[in-house]
Amino acid sequence: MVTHKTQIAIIGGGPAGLLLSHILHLNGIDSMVIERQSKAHVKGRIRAGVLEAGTVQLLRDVGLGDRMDREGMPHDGTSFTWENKPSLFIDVKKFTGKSFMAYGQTSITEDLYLQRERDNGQIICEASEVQIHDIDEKKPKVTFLADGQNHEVICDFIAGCDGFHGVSRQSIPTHLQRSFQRTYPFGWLGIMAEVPPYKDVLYGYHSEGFALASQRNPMLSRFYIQVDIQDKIKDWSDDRFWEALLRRLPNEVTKEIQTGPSIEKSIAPLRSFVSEPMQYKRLFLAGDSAHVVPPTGAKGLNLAVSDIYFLSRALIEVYKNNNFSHLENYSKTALARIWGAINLSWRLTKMLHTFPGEDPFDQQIRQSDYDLLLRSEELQRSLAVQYIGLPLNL
Ligand code: RFL
Ligand code: PHB
Repeated sequence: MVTHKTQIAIIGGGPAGLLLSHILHLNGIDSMVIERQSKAHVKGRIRAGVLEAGTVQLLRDVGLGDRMDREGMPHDGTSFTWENKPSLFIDVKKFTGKSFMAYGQTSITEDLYLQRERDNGQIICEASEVQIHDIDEKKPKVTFLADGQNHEVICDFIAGCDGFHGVSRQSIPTHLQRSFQRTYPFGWLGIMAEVPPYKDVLYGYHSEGFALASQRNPMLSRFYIQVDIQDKIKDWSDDRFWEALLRRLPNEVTKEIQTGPSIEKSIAPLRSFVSEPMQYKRLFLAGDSAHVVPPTGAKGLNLAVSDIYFLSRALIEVYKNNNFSHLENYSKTALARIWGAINLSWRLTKMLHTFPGEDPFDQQIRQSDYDLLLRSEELQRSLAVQYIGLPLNL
C-alpha cells in the first residue's frame, strides 16, 4: 500500500477537479487529483463551448485567461431562429453590459492540465476502484488502484468532482439525499468540423427538431441537432446531418453556413438532475457529480466553475482564518445558483424542442413563448440576464 498525505483529496480530473486543485495551489493549499481515465481521454473529450462572463473573469483572475483571450470568440449576444417566424438577436451586451465567450471545454481542460504540470501538481490518472472511507472522521481517506499498486490518500477534506457517474455522490447515505430529475425523450447529435463557423451562437426551432450553431475558434465549427434518443451514430452520415441541419434553419442563415467533413460526432442524452445536499461531513460535491443540466442554455460547465468558486473560497477561509462558516453553507450557497440554471435550461429545452407525442395545445404554448419573447424587451432582458449568468459574488 502506497500512502499519500494531502490536505484535499479531489476525486475526478475534469474541469471542476482541476480548477479546484489549481485555485487551492494559488492559495498555498495542497491537493491530489485522482482520475479514473487516462489524461489523453480526459483531454480529448468534446463537450461545452460557451462561457458565461463570470466564468471568463474567474479564469482570467486565476491566470488561465491568456489562451482563451487569444483563441476564444467573444460574443455580445445570441441568435434565435424559428420556422416561419422572424429571427431574434438577444443583445446580451445591451441588456447586461457583458459579453460571453465561445471557448471549448477541451481547451480549458488542456490549459488546466498544462498549468497543474507546470506547478508540479499531483494528478494520478487511470485510477480504478476509487473508494471513500471515514468521511465522518477528522482524517478521511480515499483508496484506489493505480500502476498495479494499492494507494491510500489521507486528507482533511474530500472534493467529489467525479461527474454524474462517479463514486462520490454514492458515498452519501441515501436516506440523507434528495434527488430531483427530468429526462427528455431525445438527444443531441453534435459534430465538429474544420470550417469557419457561423458568426453567432444560434438556437433554432423547427417542427422537425432543434438545431444549434456554435464554434470553437475561427476555423472550427460545432453544430448540434435534436435526434431520436434511440438513434445511433452510424445512422447519421455527414450528408444526412448537414441536410437535416440546413432544413431546420432559415435561408438567411444556411447561406452563411459552411459544411465539411466531420472530425467528431457524438450523441448526448439530455437530463436535468440535482442531488441535495452537496455536502456530507467531510465530503463536498461539485459540478456534474451533484447536478446535470440539458445543454440548452450552456450552463453545465459554468455551474461546475461556480461550485468551485464557492468551494475554494470556503476551504481557503478554513485554512487561512479557521473560519468554517462558508464551508458549512457551501451546499446552500451553490444550490441557489444551480436551481436558477436548472430552471433556465428546462424552459429553453421545452421551448426549443419538438417532443414526441405532443398535442396542439403544447405546440401553441411553445409558439406563444417565442411570440412573447419577440415582442417583449423585458422578456429579452430577463433571458439575457440568465444567459450571461448571475455574478459569482452575489
Ligand atoms: P466531468 O467533466 O464529467 O468530469 C468528471 C471527471 O471525473 C472522472 N471520474 C472519476 N474519477 C475517479 N474515480 C471515479 N470513480 C470517477 N468517475 C468519474 C471522469 O473521468 C471525469 O474526468 O465533470 P465536471 O468536472 O463537473 O464538469 C462538468 C462539465 O463537463 C459539464 O457540465 C459540461 O460539459 C456540460 N455541457 C456544457 N456546459 C456549459 O457550461 N456550456 C456548454 O456549452 C455545454 N455544452 C455540455 C455541452 C455537455 C455535453 N455533453 C456531452 C454531456 C454539450 C454537450 C454535448
Ligand atoms: C457548444 O458550443 O458546445 C454549445 C453551445 C451552446 C449550448 C450548448 C453547447 O447551449
